[in-house]
Amino acid sequence: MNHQTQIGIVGAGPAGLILSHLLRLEGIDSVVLESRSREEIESTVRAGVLEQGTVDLLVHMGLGARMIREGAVHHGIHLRFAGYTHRIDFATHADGRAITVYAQHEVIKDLVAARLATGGKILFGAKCTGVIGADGSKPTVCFTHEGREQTLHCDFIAGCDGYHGVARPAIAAAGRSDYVRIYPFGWFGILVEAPPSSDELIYAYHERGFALVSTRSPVLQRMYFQCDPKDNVDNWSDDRIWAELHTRLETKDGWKPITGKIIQKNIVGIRSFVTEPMQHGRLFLAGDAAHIVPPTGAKGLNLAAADVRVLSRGLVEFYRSGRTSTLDGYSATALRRVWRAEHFSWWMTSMLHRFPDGDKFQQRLQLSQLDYVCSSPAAAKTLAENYVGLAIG
Ligand code: RFL
Ligand code: PHB
Repeated sequence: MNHQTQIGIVGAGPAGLILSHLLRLEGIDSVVLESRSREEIESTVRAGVLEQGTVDLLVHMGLGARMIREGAVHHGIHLRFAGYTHRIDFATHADGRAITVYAQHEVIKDLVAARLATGGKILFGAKCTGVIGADGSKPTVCFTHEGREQTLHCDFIAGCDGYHGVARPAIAAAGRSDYVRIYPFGWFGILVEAPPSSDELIYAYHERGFALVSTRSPVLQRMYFQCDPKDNVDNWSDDRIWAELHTRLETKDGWKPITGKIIQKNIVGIRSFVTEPMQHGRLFLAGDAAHIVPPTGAKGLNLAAADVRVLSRGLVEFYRSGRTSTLDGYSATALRRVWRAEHFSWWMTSMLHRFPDGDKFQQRLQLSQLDYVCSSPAAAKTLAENYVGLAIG
């Protein structure tokens, strides 16, 4: 079967769904192809931290009501090391901007529901197998759906299919440069049925490794700790997890996380990745399809949203005036923000994790950096303004 649309969007993650909404607001037609089921994308636990700019964008799109009602606005974060906790205040150091803790799969639920309610076309269980003709004026996405091979003919294709998708490989390796860093550790994530242990996120540096206390709701908490990327969740009983978190998070004044039933455990590898350029002919990459950041900076979803904001501006300009200057500049505009986030995420990761080959000298440098961030207003501002999100692009 052959389908036709203006913008073919591969992937119903934050990038693909936000793009489809932004285009609808401007009267531009799109079809979203998603390999997984609606249930699966609406239940996969991933990000939690939304920058002010992402929150503002969702509100502008008319999709902020539940996020404003149920999300938690945080005006600072805690850095914990050497047994003490230090607060980085966003009011002082980030011009009063804030972050909102609201789970990525809740954002996905809101986006899918609103898109379907306004007649949007999202094909679930539609696995894209390739992109052809990106150099010409009518590129095509090939996909399988309900057991049949099908095609989607478009004016433009947005590759929003994440790190393991098919859009990036459709750009010949000779036509792009990939920049990669793999870190020698992973993150062990848990979901816990318990009230919050802290009113704001805690990023902890400990000689046994990094730990993070985040939240999801008044009754559900999200915590992480650095682990061996090849480790297996089955090696970690609940008692062992709590013992490790207690050790890494304890303070001189006896702080302890509130424990509860652990209802989910998973391990993710940590990497940095960027491909340049983020466009080839009429194929544009956005979000994790083009770049990955370690989650320590809480930037991935926010970058995905920022990419498609720029891309939608270019597409709107094209359909209004036929001009392609914003589209032509898409990669350069997006990459400026991407590389800032790459540096910030690498910096946070380097400061807060235990490196297996790190010697005592490196540990002293990390402690000195943390001490500087917590005692110098200039250093605190650097962390805070990057964390809440810079106005780039
Ligand atoms: P996604 O979310 O991966 O969506 C891509 C979609 O494409 C589909 N797909 C295909 N569809 C059709 N055909 C194919 N061949 C396809 N191949 C793939 C997939 O099924 C999927 O639905 O990419 P997108 O939209 O670019 O969004 C990126 C974000 O999901 C990601 O950057 C964040 O989760 C990163 N992240 C965080 N970001 C933040 O901004 N704040 C955070 O607090 C934060 N915490 C995190 C995170 C990522 C984490 N992990 C899992 C590494 C915490 C963790 C632990
Ligand atoms: C989360 O709540 O999942 C989360 C919070 C902060 C991060 C990464 C993930 O830096």
